[in-house]
Amino acid sequence: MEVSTVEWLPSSSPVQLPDPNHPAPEPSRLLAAYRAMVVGRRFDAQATTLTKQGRLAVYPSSRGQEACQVGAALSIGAQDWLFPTYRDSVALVTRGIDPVEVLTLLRGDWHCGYDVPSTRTAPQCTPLATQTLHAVGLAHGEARKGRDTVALALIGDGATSEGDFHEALNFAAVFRAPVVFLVQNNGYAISVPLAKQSVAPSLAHKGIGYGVRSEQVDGNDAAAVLSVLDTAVAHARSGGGPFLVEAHTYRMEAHTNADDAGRYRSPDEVEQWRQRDPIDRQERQLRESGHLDDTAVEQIAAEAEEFAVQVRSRMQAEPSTDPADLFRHVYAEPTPQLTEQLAQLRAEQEAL
Ligand SMILES: Cc1ncc(C[n+]2csc(CCOP(=O)(O)OP(=O)(O)O)c2C)c(N)n1
Repeated sequence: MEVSTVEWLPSSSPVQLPDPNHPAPEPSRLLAAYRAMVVGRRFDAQATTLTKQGRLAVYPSSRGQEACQVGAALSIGAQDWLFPTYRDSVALVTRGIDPVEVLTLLRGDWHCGYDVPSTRTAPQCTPLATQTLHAVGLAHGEARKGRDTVALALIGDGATSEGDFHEALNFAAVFRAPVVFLVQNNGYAISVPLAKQSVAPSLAHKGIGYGVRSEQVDGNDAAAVLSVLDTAVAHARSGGGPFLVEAHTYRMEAHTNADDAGRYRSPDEVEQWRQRDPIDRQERQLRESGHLDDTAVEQIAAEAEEFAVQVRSRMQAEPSTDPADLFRHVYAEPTPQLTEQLAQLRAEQEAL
């Protein structure tokens, strides 16, 4: 297949709307994205509070990255697969997964909480970039079965330095796997800024080297993210092969509740990104186009509050756990040592 290198290069700056190559999404989808971002941000704040109350072990915040995560969830259908990272709880909530199930892993349970096959959503992945290989494998398998499923893998800027990401790109390109990689470039891998991570002209250029169609987008502009992802998903679904989207965004909170971001970035920098807040921007656009008014804004805020109330009260309930779970699913046939240890545990429990 003959391809012109120039034709394949990502645009010189991140796509923002209006853009002649990227149609604006329908107002109803923009409104749905706005609602999901408002609910998602309230959920995110609630989850952060739950870490302070000892109800969650750890929480990596999505705050500031809502346009990317909501865009990802809304650009694929129920028949498609999502491969998220630890950062992407808002994408999962937007996909309609029970928020308490979403928080189960971060609460410290041994499983991810939700049913992976029926939600078509892989467990939130902590080992960096491994989910990209899983996504490519699934997409390739589905294509071989003649299905038009698309797999969308979320990944951070730091994780694009991992070998797994490069193997995933190469395999996907060679086998034309219907997979979309959404790189959320939030500027940092914990305390490591992008400039110390990569000197590529853009992270989208990493895709080009493997023959993967790639584009960069303003990741705080929900309309632009949806539009570019629509193109990427359509490209993958129609047999065009993989597509990489680099979304330029910013993590407003620390890496997790266990991190102090004040040690490696300035308040000025954070303030500059606050001016580009994705929810404020989307609200402004929708008001200007006449698709949102005070009443609707208040109603959506109330919906988000009620969502948080539900999450809070359900998360306050003690989860029921069985310590014997420690021994289940380790081997298909338990070893004699595990059987003995399980018996010891049972005896101790009975003696209590
Ligand atoms: C294979 C692997 N190496 C190291 C880590 C430790 N680690 C956890 S998060 C992180 C930074 C990742 O940054 P980035 O990919 O930009 O994602 P972000 O957290 O900003 O969403 C690192 C190095 C890990 N989880 N997995």
